[in-house]
Amino acid sequence: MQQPARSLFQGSGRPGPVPAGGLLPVQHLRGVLEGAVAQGRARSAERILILTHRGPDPDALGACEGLRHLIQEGFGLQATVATLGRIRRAENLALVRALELDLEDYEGIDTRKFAGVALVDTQPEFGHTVLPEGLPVLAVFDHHVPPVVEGCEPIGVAHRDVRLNLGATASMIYEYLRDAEVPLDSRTASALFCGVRYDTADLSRTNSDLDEEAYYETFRYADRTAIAEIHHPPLPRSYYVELSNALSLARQHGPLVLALLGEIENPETVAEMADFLLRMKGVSWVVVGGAFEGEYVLSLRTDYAFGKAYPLMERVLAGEGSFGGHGHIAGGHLILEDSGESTIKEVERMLRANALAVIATPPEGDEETIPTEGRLLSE
Ligand SMILES: [Mn+2]
Repeated sequence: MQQPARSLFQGSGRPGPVPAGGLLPVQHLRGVLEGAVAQGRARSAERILILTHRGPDPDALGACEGLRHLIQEGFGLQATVATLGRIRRAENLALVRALELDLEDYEGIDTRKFAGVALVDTQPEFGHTVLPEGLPVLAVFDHHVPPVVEGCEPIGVAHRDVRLNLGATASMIYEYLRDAEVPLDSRTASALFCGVRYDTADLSRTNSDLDEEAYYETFRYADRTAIAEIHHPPLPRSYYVELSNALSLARQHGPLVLALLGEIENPETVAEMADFLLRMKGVSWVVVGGAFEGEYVLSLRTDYAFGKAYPLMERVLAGEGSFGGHGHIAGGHLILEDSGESTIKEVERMLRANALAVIATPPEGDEETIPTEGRLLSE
């Protein structure tokens, strides 16, 4: 197995990081960041830049905020959180607003001010993660399976903490704060709580003791009004327009609900509708798609009995576009040749045919065939 020379914690599958030389992870991290800041001082590059994946979710935002708190209050260093891609999902917007998170736009940052990058809820090797040129990646905190790129070694990161057994990156950051004995203020506690809450579905999708501890401990200090507002955020009128559109276009084909929506106003619609439609009794998987700004975006959900989302998305896209996913959730997108209605229709015909091909092969002994026209939800 290839490992970057300086990585200490590439602990794939291990219960947690292996501290080097008896140091706690947080002590090791402190040494790495202090060293980089000391080196950067001569050219006034003393801040740490905290980044995450494009279109950050609550776990990414919570972990960013927690890490900022650790670096500033625990280590006495300065940190900036910058995000890439507009935050559109109502819950995530409410999180940023209710907690008054200070996020800079990645496109506008002056990289000369920074000694290096700390990356949370993702790894440098993931496609949805952009890093500024010329800045070293000092630390990585994540809980996703590292991507395997043939012939490509992972880049050297002084502090790489990847724990596959954790439900949320926010739980890991909570542990660092706990070990550094940094008190949680209500903003940090609320942000971390939301991260653990949404990535583990209120602890229903994890069996990690650390997730559980992080959930309860951060909840104790969280702003209850803010987290309630984040849980039930105000929704724009366009949300109801898209909901109505999705309900009228969705078709059920046996265990599958397909909703291919044509042009959409908000790319988050596809994930929101997929979550909503999967709750229908008798439905095991859902594919929702729509065209947005030159791309066709797709969201796929499966229930626990049906299995993994990733191979299903692979079959739905059949070699076109790009996609990713873990467990019962997958997302994908295709670049559209143009935004004309006929191009969108053509893509939707192809996706529908691919999805129906998955269910057209009946399980052994079951000769029932699935009608391709499907059934409207109003029928
Ligand atoms: Mn996460």
